[in-house]
Parts: sequence; structure tokens; C-alpha cells
Amino acid sequence: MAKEKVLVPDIGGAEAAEVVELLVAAGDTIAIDDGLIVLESDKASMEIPSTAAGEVLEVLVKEGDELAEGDAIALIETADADAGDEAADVSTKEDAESSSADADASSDATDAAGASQADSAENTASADNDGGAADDADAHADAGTGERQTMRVPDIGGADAAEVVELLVAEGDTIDIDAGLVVLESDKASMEVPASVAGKVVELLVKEGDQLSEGDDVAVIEVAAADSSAQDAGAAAGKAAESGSADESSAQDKAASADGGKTKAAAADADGGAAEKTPAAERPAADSGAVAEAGKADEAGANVYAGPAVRKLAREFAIPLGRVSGSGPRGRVLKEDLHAYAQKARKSQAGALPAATDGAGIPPIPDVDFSAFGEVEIEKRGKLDLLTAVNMQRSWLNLPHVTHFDDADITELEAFRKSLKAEAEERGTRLTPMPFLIKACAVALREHPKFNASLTDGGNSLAYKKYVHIGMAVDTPAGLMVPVIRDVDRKSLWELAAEILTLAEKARERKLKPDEMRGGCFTVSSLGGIGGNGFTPIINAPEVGILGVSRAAVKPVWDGEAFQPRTLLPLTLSYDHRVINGGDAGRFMTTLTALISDIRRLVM
Ligand code: CAO
Repeated sequence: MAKEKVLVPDIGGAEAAEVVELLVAAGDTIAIDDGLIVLESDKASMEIPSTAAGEVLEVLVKEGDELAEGDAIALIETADADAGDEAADVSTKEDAESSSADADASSDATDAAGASQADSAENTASADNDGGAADDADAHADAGTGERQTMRVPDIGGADAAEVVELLVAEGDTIDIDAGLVVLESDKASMEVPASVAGKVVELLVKEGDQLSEGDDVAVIEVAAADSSAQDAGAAAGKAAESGSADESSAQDKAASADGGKTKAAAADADGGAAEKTPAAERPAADSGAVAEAGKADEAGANVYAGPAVRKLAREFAIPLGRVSGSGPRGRVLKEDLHAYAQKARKSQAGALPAATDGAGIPPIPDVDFSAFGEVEIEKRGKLDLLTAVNMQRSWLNLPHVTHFDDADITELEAFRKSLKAEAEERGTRLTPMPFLIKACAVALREHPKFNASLTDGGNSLAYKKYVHIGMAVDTPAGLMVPVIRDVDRKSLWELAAEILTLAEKARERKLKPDEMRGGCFTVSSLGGIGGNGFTPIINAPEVGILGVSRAAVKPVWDGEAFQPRTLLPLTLSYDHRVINGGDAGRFMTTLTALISDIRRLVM
């Protein structure tokens, strides 16, 4: 068995890159090319593949370490000792030198083969000095009059293609040299394609979802007049990109043969570095300051200084990168900054909505500074209000709501109710339509037990309740409350009338006990005393139905011979379509309206 140390290959010209993720642990068995760690520089995050197969004896780095080319990552006990010591020994400790020599060979090869590419990478500043080298015909052909340049995809770490996952600029944007144009993601790395010139984006040649390969056109930039040095360098980059694939492949070949095929990553990562190598490290402070400033105003984060991994994380959690202040060098946004932002956002919502929105995958509605349009007064929302919001949104997002509309003829009910007004007063109560409606619902629920059920067992079973407890929505100054009237089917209209009054009063005075708000099977929400022709109530999950009651009105109803003035009560039934079908709802409402229209049926 031989031991082999896997080293950091060329990392695209970056002096150092941070270990942001360990992909293996001691004891793991890995194959050649399996990712060992993820490194992130200020321009790219890349998975560093293993050059050996076998068992990981030791991981020699930890998250947060800054690594440079040639640093040791892991010690592998190679599986195929028989393959010959020669191959296995290439990267052993003793041979670390030869390994870095390989890396050098690879980068030499790159330099030699793609000189203009490498030059352009390094020499934004020196382009003036060796302008002759940069000013070749290709560069000018690409730059046209010298004012426009096409930015192309550099070497993408050996991947055949990478997907455009984010556009960082739009046509018309004015950008600095080195500003990211798009973020590309292959199965091994995520990287920004930076602009090698400053200027105006006149044409964006790609869209999200496009698959790009090395040398593909990304955008056309109208070079800023003052940016002549950048222009030269950019021209060189343009040329590099054009000549890149041939040069690179020969570079890779050379490097591969030099080290027995083990420096695939190194050669690949020698990198379209052309553009990448340039400036993050060399960018003048004023320049990055400007970028940071622009970033603040830029909600989407196009001009924000952040690495691809951070951008990816921000996308996953729908965090507007433009609003996150970066605590890294030159204002770079770090992962910790995203965590801090998310935590702050959560706190500021006082535990209100996250439960409802988390996981829904729906981008949040952005905060608006309303004071920009006129005077505003900010009032903190109460706990009850926030809790209602959470419940409403959770129900709305989880339950497929359908609402069924019908009218009940309450002409007789109203006549009967009015005839009892005096008696109600004597009893010290009030008889509104509500007790009749709640009673009718109880009878209908008994007849249609599915409406008195709830999903259980992850939706695989229905729990049919043998009791009929009905919730009643009460509008209170503090927010919406839903006390529950128990065993409605067993109570008289007078008992229900009294309980409705008591519970509504308790709700308004915030004296309801938690137990008085639990265990409902169905809810009635009446806006009849307030007004409206109809509304679609949101189901109080895990219940499967809710009845909305609107304001009754006298309307002409055709009786077959003439129009008769009848008092019609608009009813709406919202139901959970996972449990209730339209036919069920129609039958339930037919029963309910028949009961309400002829209250003698309530006692049958
Ligand atoms: N059509 C016409 N008049 C109606 C009516 C209807 N559908 N429902 C009630 N009324 C009348 C009542 O009869 C009463 O008049 P009288 O005193 O002359 O009889 C008047 O309107 C006021 O009734 P009320 O609202 O005080 O009493 P209620 O029993 O009808 O309702 C309660 C009690 C607690 C449900 C109600 O006060 C309430 O809070 N409703 C709001 C519910 C709500 O906010 N739902 C929305 C939830 S989603 O945001």
C-alpha cells in the first residue's frame, strides 16, 4: 500500500483560497476525481478533486484554512498499490517537489501555449508596457473599432459545459473592470465570469439556463474611453479566449503527460484565469469602494462584491444580496454576513411569518421604503395579529382551497327570530341569525361526516370526529379570534345564543382561555352584521371546511308564477379539495340551505 498526498492544484491565479467545505473525512474510501474540499477565492469556488483513489488516512486541512497552490489537502492510502510505485509516488510527501514541479509544468505550459491569455490575466497594469504583445490583430478584430469587446467564457475548470445560473449585469449597465458578468455553475464549480474591461454592457449574449463552454460569447462591452490600459488587457483577454481552447488543451496535454495524467485539475485550473487572475487582488481601493457603494443600491446584488458560493447561498435563501453588508476584506460579503442578515430578518419579524413562508420556495415580497413617497407612521403589529397572519398564510399555502357559493332563503327564519325578540330580552340574551346557522351546520356536519373530519397520518387517513365542536370567528380590536362552541348538536338555540354572546365578549376582552379555542371541527365566519355580498374564507386547518356568512338582503325570487320578496342569505363554503370534492360540497350546501330555509327541519 502506498501513501499519497493530494496537493492544491493551480487555483486560477489566486494567491490563496479559503476552504469552505470538507467533502471527505478520514476513513472515507474515494475514487480518482472525487471532490476532497471546496475552495473559494474571491472569484470562484471550486471543488478540488482527488488525484488518487483509496482510503483517506488524514484530512490535512480544516474549514477556514487559506490554501495556496501546492498545499497538501489529504493523505490517501492508494487502493491500487500494484499499479506501480512510480505512479503512486508522484505525489508522496517526498515527491511534493516533483508534484509542484508538475504544477509548474502545467502553468508553464499554459503560459507558453496561451501566452497572451496569461499575460492579459496578470497585466492590466503592464499592458501599456508590453502593449505590443497585447496589441495583436485578433484583439483588434474582436474589439472592432477598439471601442467594443466581446467577453468570453474562460477555462471552466475542465468542465465541458456550465450553466448560467445568474446574470449579474443587464444591458445598459456601466461596469468596472473585473465586475462579474454572469455566474456559471458546472457540477464541480461555480464561478463568475468577470469583465476584463470597464465600460457599458451593450449586449448581453446569454440568458439564465444557457449551457456555456470555454470561449463562448457572454457580453459585448463598450469600453470606457479612459480605460485604455484595461482595453489593451481586455483585448488580450479577448484574444486569449479565442486562442484559448487550442492553447489550453495543448497546455493540458502537456501538463497531463508531464505528471502522468494526475494534474488534470491543475492544468484545467491554470485557467481562463486570463480574466480571472486580474484584479480582485490588484483592484484599487477606490474602485472596490465604488463597487461596494453601487452594491448597496443594487437589490439583486449584481454589483455586490461576493464570491459565487455566497451568491448561490443567497439565491437559495432568497436573500437580497444588495442589502447585506459585507464584513470581508474590501467589503466582501461572506457567508457569515448572510447568516447574520437572515437572523436579523427573523428577529425583526418577531417570529411572525417565517413558519409560513419557510420552505414554500416563494420569493419574498421586497420591503419598500414608503417614506420615499410621503409621510408614514410605523406601528408594530400585535402578537395575535401576527399569529393570525401565520395561520392564514400556512393554510392558504398548504390547502387547495375551493369556494362554493349559495343563497339560503331565511324569510321564515327571520320572521321566527323576530317573533322571539321579546323572549330573548327576557332571557337576557340576543337572538341573531348566528345560533340558527351554527345549529344548522351541526346537523349538516352529522349528515356529511367528511366535513367533520381532518386529515391525519400525513394525509393517508381521515380522522372522523364523533363530536361536533364549531369555531366562530370573532372580530376583535386585537385581531381575529376563534372560540369554539362544544357539542353544538346537543345544545338548544337558547343555549347557543347565550354561548355565542359570552364567547364573543370574552374574545373582545381577551379573556378566552386556550382550551376555549381548541378542538374545532368546522368554523363559521359571519360578516353579516358588518356587510358584503360574499367572501371566500380561509380554512382553519386542520379543519376541512369553513362557512362564510354575508349580509342578508330582500330580493325578488321567482316562484313559478310571480316574483316574491324573499330574504336571501349569501353563504360561501371554502373546503379543502384534498378531502372534499365539488359534489360533496354541493350536497353539503343543499342540506344546509334547506335546513336554514325551513328551520323546522333542525329538530328532525
Ligand atoms: N345579515 C343581516 N343581518 C345580520 C346578519 C346577516 N347575515 N348577521 C347578523 N346580522 C345582524 C344581527 O341580527 C344584529 O342585528 P340585530 O341586533 O338587529 O338583530 C347585527 O347584525 C349585529 O350582529 P352581531 O354581529 O353583533 O352578532 P352575530 O351573532 O351576527 O355575530 C359575531 C357575532 C361574534 C360572529 C360577530 O360579531 C363577529 O365578530 N363577526 C365578525 C367575524 C369575522 O371577522 N369574520 C371574518 C373572518 S376572516 O377575516
